[in-house]
Amino acid sequence: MTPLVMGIVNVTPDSFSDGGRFLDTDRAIARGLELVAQGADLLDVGGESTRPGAQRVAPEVEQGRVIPVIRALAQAGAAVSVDTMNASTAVAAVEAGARIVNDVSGGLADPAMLAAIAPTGADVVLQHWRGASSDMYARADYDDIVREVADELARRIEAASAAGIPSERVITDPGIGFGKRGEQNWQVLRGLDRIAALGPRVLVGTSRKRLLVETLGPDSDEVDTTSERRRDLATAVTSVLAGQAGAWGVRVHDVAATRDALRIADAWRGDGRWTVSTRSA
Ligand code: PMM
Repeated sequence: MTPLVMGIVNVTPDSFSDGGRFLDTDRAIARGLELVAQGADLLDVGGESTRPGAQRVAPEVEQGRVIPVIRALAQAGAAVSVDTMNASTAVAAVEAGARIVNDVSGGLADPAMLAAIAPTGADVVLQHWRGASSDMYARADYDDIVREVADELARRIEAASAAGIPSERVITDPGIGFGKRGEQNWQVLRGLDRIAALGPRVLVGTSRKRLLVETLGPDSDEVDTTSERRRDLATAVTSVLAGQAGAWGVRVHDVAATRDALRIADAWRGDGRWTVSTRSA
């Protein structure tokens, strides 16, 4: 089926690629609405960068960035997720209208996270994670990466269930670029069906990431219009391939490019689409 397109709204001064362009609340809201107009099914609002080497942001600072944006976008009718590793931010975001909590640590960074989400009724993205961004590559050591990622995600699904979040409220994410180097990421993507076989819906985030830059070649690493276009085209391709491998959603910066690519893939296959509320058993 065609995956949902989750548009990224970074409200940070130092994200992977938006470089703080949308730090200002009004601009972030405008960016979110623009992504909806371009065909985003979901908006993922984050106030803390997770790029390799990034330092943590205090929850109050994070909430000051994301809550007004989430409230405005939810009021405008958008399906919103909050990209956070803090339980207090997750709860405040759901109160402000978020329907999904996207925790790149899979509930590991804040021990209060899963228990805090359980009573809210929100869905949760549990991403594969082996430790904080500041030293994530130190843990990029695997014997059989697909099996290890799947096993570690299975343990997070169990932890969610023990905290009162049933698997139909869970979305897993293999965490492309998180504690994984170059080729390891491609191995995980090649094994996506084994992650999907765990049961819950699967989200995939490759947008503008290093694995694409390394594959495209030298000039794609510079932040100029040409290279950004190349990375967005590459992202559109991985979005189609993720959908073909069973992904429920793809998390992207350039919604328009991915939406166009999915339209073409859709026409080719002629089958159905996921919906935001599709829940797996
Ligand atoms: N990647 C980033 C941030 N949040 N969330 C999920 N679920 N999956 C991802 O792959 C992911 C994420 C880092 O990218 P950004 O800083 O460019 O948004």
